[in-house]
Amino acid sequence: MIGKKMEEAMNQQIKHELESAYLYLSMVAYFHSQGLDGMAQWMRAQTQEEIVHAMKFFDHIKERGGRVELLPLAQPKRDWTSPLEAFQEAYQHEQFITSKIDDLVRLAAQEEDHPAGILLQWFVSEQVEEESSTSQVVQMLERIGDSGHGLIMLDRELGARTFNPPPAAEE
Ligand code: OFO
Repeated sequence: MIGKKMEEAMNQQIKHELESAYLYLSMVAYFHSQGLDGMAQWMRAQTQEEIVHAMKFFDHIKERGGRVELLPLAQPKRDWTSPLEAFQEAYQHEQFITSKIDDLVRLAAQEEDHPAGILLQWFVSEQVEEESSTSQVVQMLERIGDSGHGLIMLDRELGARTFNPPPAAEE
């Protein structure tokens, strides 16, 4: 059975993951408003991944006899001054999420909660990817600068991203 402290911390993490989804969905709307449908597609796939992350914590709490509690979500920002600013915010947000995963890893060690520790190892690796993928786009946008042609090319490239739902056994 999951301990109270871990249950509360994971419920908070469900909120953080859903707030990630909410933030990225707001970016989907922003990119569409700018005619950047490829970037919108990239962020749409990112949004769907965040929901999978939230559900991993949801199912972990449920499977260990805990009680999921859904907390209120903050309203995300609506507009950004440029695609670069939006992706910079996504990168900063991923660094914040990494710090929250690190807090959970510390709590699991303190509580000697081994099942939580195993789940969290997946998130430790995932956060390396999350930071890397957002920072790569930031770097590309920085290099492109004011080139409209570069932006169109990058938009096309990012539009190729698709969401791959996890196999049922991993959900
Ligand atoms: Fe859930 O990894 Fe991004 O936020």
